[in-house]
Amino acid sequence: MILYNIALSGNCHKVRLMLAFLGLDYQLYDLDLGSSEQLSDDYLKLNTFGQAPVLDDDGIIIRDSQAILVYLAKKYADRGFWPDDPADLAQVISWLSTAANEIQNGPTRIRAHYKFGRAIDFKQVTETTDKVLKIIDMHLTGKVWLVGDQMSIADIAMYPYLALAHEGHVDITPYLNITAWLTRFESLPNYVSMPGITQTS
Ligand SMILES: N[C@@H](CCC(=O)N[C@@H](CS)C(=O)NCC(=O)O)C(=O)O
Repeated sequence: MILYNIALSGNCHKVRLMLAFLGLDYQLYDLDLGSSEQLSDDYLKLNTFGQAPVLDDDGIIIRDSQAILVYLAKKYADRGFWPDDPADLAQVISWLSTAANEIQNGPTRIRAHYKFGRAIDFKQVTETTDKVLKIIDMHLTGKVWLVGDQMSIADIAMYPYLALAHEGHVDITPYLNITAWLTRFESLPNYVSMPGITQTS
């Protein structure tokens, strides 16, 4: 397996986490953003969006962090990352959608602004961030994981940009259920960190 990767990308971190939890061997290919390698003809053949992550599993090419999590969870379904129950599965997918929408358009964008100088609609991004943090914190009341009683790809998809929120000057310390969940996640066997994540555990 080859993971086309950007070291500072939370989306790529989701895949690095999943591969670590599954204990799979893989080759990391770090894209050279300095030369815009993500927009090169060769790379655009792998992902026409010109983005990372992309997973090459022996010629099966998958783009998008959420899709890669689904692929690996289903491929290694015996490892418990793919719920059998249809309602639980739908819940997992609903959090993958939240990761791709509200998290991407909230905490991810604010971080991209402060860390990489990206232009953002500050009011909109801040409102999206505040709203999604409140919803997640409320959802986690009395819960250990986002869905059911087992860690799932929902937790993996939601984790990196919440753990990196401080890089966007977002203070998540008042969200006690989220911070407790982050600590729990970081205590999992085979957990791997990334630059910028300040582990709470
Ligand atoms: N929906 C995609 C988003 C991927 C994405 O935004 N990747 C960023 C890094 S986090 C990227 O490749 N940026 C390089 C660029 O846009 O030039 C996913 O979840 O994988």
